[in-house]
Amino acid sequence: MPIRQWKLARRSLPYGERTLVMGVLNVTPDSFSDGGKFYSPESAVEHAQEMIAAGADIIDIGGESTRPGSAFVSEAEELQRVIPVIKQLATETSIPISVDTTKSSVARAALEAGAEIVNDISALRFDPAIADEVAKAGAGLVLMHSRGTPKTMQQLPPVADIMGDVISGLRESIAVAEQRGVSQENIAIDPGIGFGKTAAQNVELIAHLDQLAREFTDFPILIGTSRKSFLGKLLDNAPADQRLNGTIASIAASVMKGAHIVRVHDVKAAVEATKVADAVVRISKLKMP
Ligand code: 7PJ
Repeated sequence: MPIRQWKLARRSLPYGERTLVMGVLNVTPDSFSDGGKFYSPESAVEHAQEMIAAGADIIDIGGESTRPGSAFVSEAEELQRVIPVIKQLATETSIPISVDTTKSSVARAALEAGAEIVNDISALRFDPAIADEVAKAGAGLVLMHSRGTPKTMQQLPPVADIMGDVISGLRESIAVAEQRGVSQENIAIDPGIGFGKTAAQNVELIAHLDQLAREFTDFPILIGTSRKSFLGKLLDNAPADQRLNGTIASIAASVMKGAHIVRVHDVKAAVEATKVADAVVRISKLKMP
């Protein structure tokens, strides 16, 4: 894999050399997989520091639950949840901070508070002005494919051709981002595991991630499988807290198929898994005692 650079607000992140691990920090009272455990700013910052110590390369902070069936959170509420945490982490840590939001007002405040990446699960469908804020700040932008809204995505009739839908949706979003002044080298793409897809289609997206990589050769590919419900379906209906081994298997498969960044709750396990999968993918460069 060639080594390239993903441009963020104040640095470039090399990708392709090894898989980057993005640690999930939910600052929500209703996140499906960690149930509001990290809701206070103090405990959120503490959990972020633990993920950094475990080897996280990026921390992704979200204050708007995108759990299937969840409603939108007000702008004021979302700001109140994420901004204090971003401010504190930006002064305490050296790794880049990402904000998981679909609102341009939250993106702007987060970038001002020190975030360097905006992670938009709607890929600019909900609020295209996110691209204006990203362009102004020279920040990184994650464009994640999704269908419908978190409230409706699991009720939508499935599309027949999921790879085609993801590829055309991401192309459209990249075009919107570029029209609004975001440079190509600031954009990362994500197939959006779990967002308006059937369980089988989520597996298909991992299996065909190499096709996505060939369609979008100039972009880092991020993927988030961590604790998601398709894993529960493959594991005899295991609940979210019993999906770690399945998560790790999906990460190894994603790395083998060309993922550059994995978004996870369990950072230590993911760091170890990606080290091993990376060694296999880059066998020609392997140096071992
Ligand atoms: C994803 C995300 C993902 C990106 C969530 C959860 C649901 N952002 N935000 N990719 N998932 N880029 O964490 O389970 O897959 S929220």
